Order: sequence, then C-alpha cells, then structure tokens
Amino acid sequence: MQRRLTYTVGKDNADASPRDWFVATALATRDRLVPSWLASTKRNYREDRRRVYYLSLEFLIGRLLIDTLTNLGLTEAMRDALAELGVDLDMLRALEPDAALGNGGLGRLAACFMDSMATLEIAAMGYGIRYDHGLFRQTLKDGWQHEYPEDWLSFGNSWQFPRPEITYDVGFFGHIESSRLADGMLAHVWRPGETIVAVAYDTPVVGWRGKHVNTLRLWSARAPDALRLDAFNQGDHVGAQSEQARAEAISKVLYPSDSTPAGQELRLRQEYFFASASLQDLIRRHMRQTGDIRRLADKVAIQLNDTHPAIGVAELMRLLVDVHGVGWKEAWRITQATFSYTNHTLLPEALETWPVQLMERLLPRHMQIIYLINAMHLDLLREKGASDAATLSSVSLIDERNGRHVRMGHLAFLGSHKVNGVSALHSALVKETVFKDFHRLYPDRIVNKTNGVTFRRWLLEANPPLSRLLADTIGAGVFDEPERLIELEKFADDVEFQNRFAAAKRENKARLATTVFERVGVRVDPAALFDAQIKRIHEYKRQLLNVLEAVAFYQDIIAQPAREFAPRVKIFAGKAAASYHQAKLIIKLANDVAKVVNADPATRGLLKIVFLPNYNVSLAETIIPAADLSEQISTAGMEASGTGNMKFALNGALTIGTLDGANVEIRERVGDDNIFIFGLTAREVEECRAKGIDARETIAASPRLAEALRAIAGGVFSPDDPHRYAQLVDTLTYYDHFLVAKDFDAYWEAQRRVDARWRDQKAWRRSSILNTARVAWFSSDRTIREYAQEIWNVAV
Ligand code: 26W
Repeated sequence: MQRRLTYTVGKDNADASPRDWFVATALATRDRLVPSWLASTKRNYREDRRRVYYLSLEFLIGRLLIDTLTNLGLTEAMRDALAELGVDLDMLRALEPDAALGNGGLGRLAACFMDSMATLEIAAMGYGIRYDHGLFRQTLKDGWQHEYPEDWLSFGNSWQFPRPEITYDVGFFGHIESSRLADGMLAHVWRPGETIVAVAYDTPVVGWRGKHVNTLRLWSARAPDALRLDAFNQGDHVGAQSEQARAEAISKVLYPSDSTPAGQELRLRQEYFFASASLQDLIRRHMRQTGDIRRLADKVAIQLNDTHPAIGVAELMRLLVDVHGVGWKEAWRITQATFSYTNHTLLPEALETWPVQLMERLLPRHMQIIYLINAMHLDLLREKGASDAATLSSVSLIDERNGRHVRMGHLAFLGSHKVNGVSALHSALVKETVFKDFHRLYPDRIVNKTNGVTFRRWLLEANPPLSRLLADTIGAGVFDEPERLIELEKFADDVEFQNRFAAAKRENKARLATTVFERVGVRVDPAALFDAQIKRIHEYKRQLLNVLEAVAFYQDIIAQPAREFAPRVKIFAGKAAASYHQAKLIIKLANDVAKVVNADPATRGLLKIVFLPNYNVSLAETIIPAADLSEQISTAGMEASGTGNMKFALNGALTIGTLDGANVEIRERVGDDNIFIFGLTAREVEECRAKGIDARETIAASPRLAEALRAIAGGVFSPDDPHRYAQLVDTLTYYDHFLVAKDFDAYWEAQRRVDARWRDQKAWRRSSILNTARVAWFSSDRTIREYAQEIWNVAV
C-alpha cells in the first residue's frame, strides 16, 4: 500500500487524501490477485479447457474493494495494515463509486454469475461494454425523480487493465460483393461503409478463496486511428472530429430502460459492436489454441444474456461462412452447438425487434443471413408438415404485422441448442406463451435454470454480524458449503440462539436507521418492523399496492387511537425509467404519502414511510441485512424470477409475496408457515384478464380500499395539487391491468398475518432463522453448476 501510494499515486502520507488512500489500497489489493490471474490464464491454455463466454450488455457490479479482499481472504489483514497507517478501511470502502453498468436484475445476475464461475474454476470470460456512464443517478426533488448523468470513471478505475493492443474492427453500413468460386459456389464479402474500433479493458474477477481468476472484458469504442481516418477525410480535421464523436457514442452510455426496448439505431449499434468484437476475440483465441475453426463448438460455449447479443448468431454465421470459408450447413451446426440463450422476461413490450429497413441499412450482410436462416427454418417446418399459415407466421424470424421487423428472440432461439427461463414457473410459461409454437417443434430445447445469488457478496460481505454468528454456530465452512446452512434448523427454537440472531439483525437495523436519517432526515426506530420493497419501479411490481396498504394502515391507526398496532417502517427504493411517467408518478405518490404520514402525530409513530433515493447495489447491501419483511408482490406470472427475494430470505427476512417467479420455489423450501403468500395465481390472473379488468365492483366490495382511493383521489396527500392522482385512481378503477384492486384485500389480510407473527417475537425469530437455514439452494454456485452440466457441457 505504502509503495503504491508513493510510486503509483505519487503522494506521501502527509498529502494523501482519503481517495488517494483508496486508490493505493485498491491497487495493492489488485496486485495480490494478479499472480493467481496469470496462473489461471496459463492453466486454461495448458489444459486446453472448454471455455464459457457470457455475453451481456449489462454487468451490475457495484463496489469491488471489500468483495476482492473477501474472496482473497485478506480483509482483516488489510484492515490492520491500514489502521497502523491511521486509515480506516470502512471509510475507504464508502469512497468507491458503484460500477452500475446495468439496470436491475438481469445485470446483477450477470455479476453474481461471474463470481460463481470463478469460484467453480470454470474457464469463463464475461464480455460487455465499458460504458463511460452507467445507470443515471436519481435524485428526488419534492418527491419527483430527476435523472443526472453518472460518472463512475471520473477518478479513473483501479480494477481495470486497459489493453490498447487488443482491438478489433467492427463494420457498419456498406454493401456486399459476390464472386463465384472455382467450385461454382458464391462467396460474399461485406464491404462496410464505416468502421469502428473496439478496444479491450480487462477486469479480473476473483473467485472464493482466490483460487481461480477469470476476466471480464469490456469494449470501448474508438474511431479508427488518425492515419486511417485521413484516408477518408483527406485532411478534414473537423470532419474527423465528428467521426470520432460518432464512433465513441457507442460506448458512451448505458440504455436506462429495463423493459421497453429503445428501438434506436444507437442501441442496435451497441449490440452489434460488442457481439462482433467478442466473437472475433474468442475466435482468435480458439484459432491460436486449436488452429481449427470446425472444432469451435467442442471448445466454446456462448451464453446470450437475453436477446441483447442475439445479433451474434448472424455474426458467427458470417464469420464462419464469409471469413473462414465454412459451408453453410456445417456453420449452422457449429452455431447452434455453441450458443445458448436465457430469456428474462415475458412482457410482450420487452421483446426486442428491429425494423428490417434499419437492419438492411446498418448490417446488410446480416440481414441477408437472417433471411437465409429463416428460409431454411421455414423449409424444415414444411418438411415436418407443420406448415399451416398461422404456425409459419408465428415462428417466422420476420414479424410482418405492422412494418416488417426482425424478432431477436426467435433468432436467439433458433441459433441455440438450449433456451432457458430463470425460475420453474417462468420456464413453464415460456413454453406456454412466447415460445409455444417453437416448443411444439423443438420440445427438448427449453429448460429451466432457477436464478441464484452469490452468498459472498450478499451474506458474508453485506452482513458481518450474521456471518460471525453463523461461523460461531455451525462453523466458517458454511461459506464453502452453503448446504450446511441447514444445520441452523436445530437452533430455530433455541432461545439463546434466537436472541443472538435477533441481535445481529438489530445491529444492521441501527446502521440502516443512521443511513435513513442521513439521506432523508427521517428518524426511524430500529425496534419497529422494517418492511422493504427495493427494485426498479414498475407497474407489474406493484409498488402501488404497497402504498395503498400503507394508506389504509394509516387510516386504521388514526381511526382507532386507543388500539395497539405493531410499529412499522416502510422502506422504498428504486429507479424509474426516465420516460416511464406512470412509474415516476408512483414515486411521487409514495413520497407524498410519506410526507403526510411521517408528520402526523396521530400515527403515534406507529408508521413511518421512507423513499431512499438513488437505489444501487451498495444501498441494497445496507437495506437487505436490516430488513424484517421482504415485499415480492408482483402480479403473478409477470416477474420472471426475482433475485432480491433470495437475498432477503438468506438474510433472515420473511417474504410477503405472490406465487410468482422464484417466490414459488422459496416457499417450497422455507415452508408455508415461514412465508406470507397471498393473491391470485398466474392462471387466475389470466382468467381474470379474460373476463375484464374493470375494478369498480371489487372496490365497492372493499370499504378499506375504497376509503384509501378516496383519500388519494381527493388530494389528502397532495393538497398543493388535489387532482394529481385523479387519473391514476381512474385507471386503477376502470382498467386494472395489474390487478392491484383485485389483490388488495388478500394483501391486507396477509399483512395482518405478518403483524400477528411479529407480535410473537419468538415465533418471528424462529421463522426468520428457518428462512436463512433453508435457502442454500439459491446460491448462484448451484445455478452455475447446473448451467455447466446441462447447457455448457463443462466439468465442475
Ligand atoms: C431491451 C430493453 C430491456 C432491457 C432489459 C428489456 C428487458 C430487460 C431485462 C429482461 C429486464 C430484467 O432485468 N429482467 C429481470 O431479470 C432478472 C434476472 O433473471 C429476473 O430475476 C427478473 O425477474 C427480471 O425482471
């Protein structure tokens, strides 16, 4: 550290700022993993190991200092060394900006998977984009969300190794030249009209106990160098500047939407840019290793994280056929055997399609290849006798309905040997809905891989008090073998252990209370029940249902001044896509309700509501260990899996939730008595919607809901603008697509079951311990083991 401070940062101890110390500490930590990194790379070559490539437009990493120290087993040594220099490790920890190169669940899953792939010593590499700006910073002004650019690189990045020598050309636009080969076959060469250069930046990803280190390779976009540009610009330096800006725009900023595709040319450029650079890079590695392109599928598995890299299917076909001279049929066999695809959502509006016209202009050769794949695919169907017009149009790569579009989900499905959903329920629904016809034709292709989370970050690092207690009680080996968490079961009724378990939770709650006061100025009592809903703001996630329950609870408290209620703190956090007006209005409503409730002495302090701004990985690490209750209340059938649900249960929170996503599997494991399930099932949701979603009767039949809606619509929480929520309440009344009204009474009743359990602290603690004890299966190590065995065919 001292050496790094002096020779790399260039400061002496007297002049060093806390940030200088952070940089020196990060670099000193990094130094310690480099030997293992180099050894892992050598071993991968020496043993000629099958490689896994995880292609993802998002990696929601968060901070790396404590994570790296933990995996290397150096946290305490580093803490002591810094203390001797008069520096506090926890103070440095907070200085690191989050790497927020993702929107939400999908991006965070990719980061957990990187940790698990390194832990299982898989020869894996993540590929993505090195965005200059990650997910926007959220502020709240008077309860309204505002977005500001995020700037994680402004003080450099200590974990990253720039690799200016590793570059690839990525083409766009242009035309195709065809020529006849000696054997009479046609050869095609794409002559791009524009070339962008992809430059590699590598971040080492160290697994548990530091045994194996993989690489996350992120691409940055540059214009071709000045000499090459000059050839086009003939000395027009101003023109050259704008070309540079146009090139660099590709890796400038993460698209901040987690559901509706932007449909912008720049987004397709991002997708192709990183897919092409990654494929060129992995093929070059493969050729160096084997010299035989035809063995690609024997040595390489590529996982597509949603359809965002699906253009890679056409790009691999182009590279195989046009560049490496492989015949079409064999190229297709290699492509299918190499790729697999994970679907993360059923929301129809989230399924990516690209206008044929745009694809033809931007990627003309890929459009030809997509047509060829489609022709081959539809021919095969006719052979199989499945050629009725309805089937053909539903499985075509081209959607002809309103303006022709390329369906990226279909391309990913056809180009893969396995397609997976991310929870048991979601995978079943994938077979019944979006890929129904495909499933009939390829019944073995769709499989389930229930998500998981890394216990290193989400238990060991985020929750030191509980981790110490676990190590004391069942041994530190639990961090090598999470299945040993089950040994906690026998302590579930042990009052002494219950007290220690509760004391750990209490310590985390006190810390969160401090954070809450610092960030929003509200005092909350750590003795109250901490109830948290933290995730992207989305109508289907139903933060509105939670707010309505808060309003009804508030009305109950003030209506019955003599009655005892279990004190609650409702914690919300999450970002809304900038253009998602309804989601932003829900944020405003939560804040408006919070303001009135928190200021009303009639609540006797029994209800506090806080909305913490700028939700990110680091804030999640503070909230999750402190939560008593985890809100997982999506409209059944709409949340593919959820992963926050797993993190909360692991940290001893009880779940209140619908039978949606992985909640179903959490219930199977923790047991019906230790989770609060309510509401319509996915099937019932479907039936309900078929019957119509006018909620007037439902509301009329629920005095409590009616009263809450009356207050909101009447401006009780928005005296400055009494009509602010008129439309919101109207929509819910006449067009309740997300079944908020339909599920309200069941939710209210489930919340009262929560209260009853809370009043019996022994029973609560028992359930809480059993949650931690029984969720070992949700380790992402288990998930990755399944991918390795059933999709990638690599030994673990
Ligand atoms: C093209 C715009 C866009 C961007 C991102 C569409 C869709 C997405 C993602 C699919 C959104 C996402 O993060 N989905 C979440 O993935 C998690 C990991 O599998 C699941 O746990 C969540 O349920 C799912 O919503």
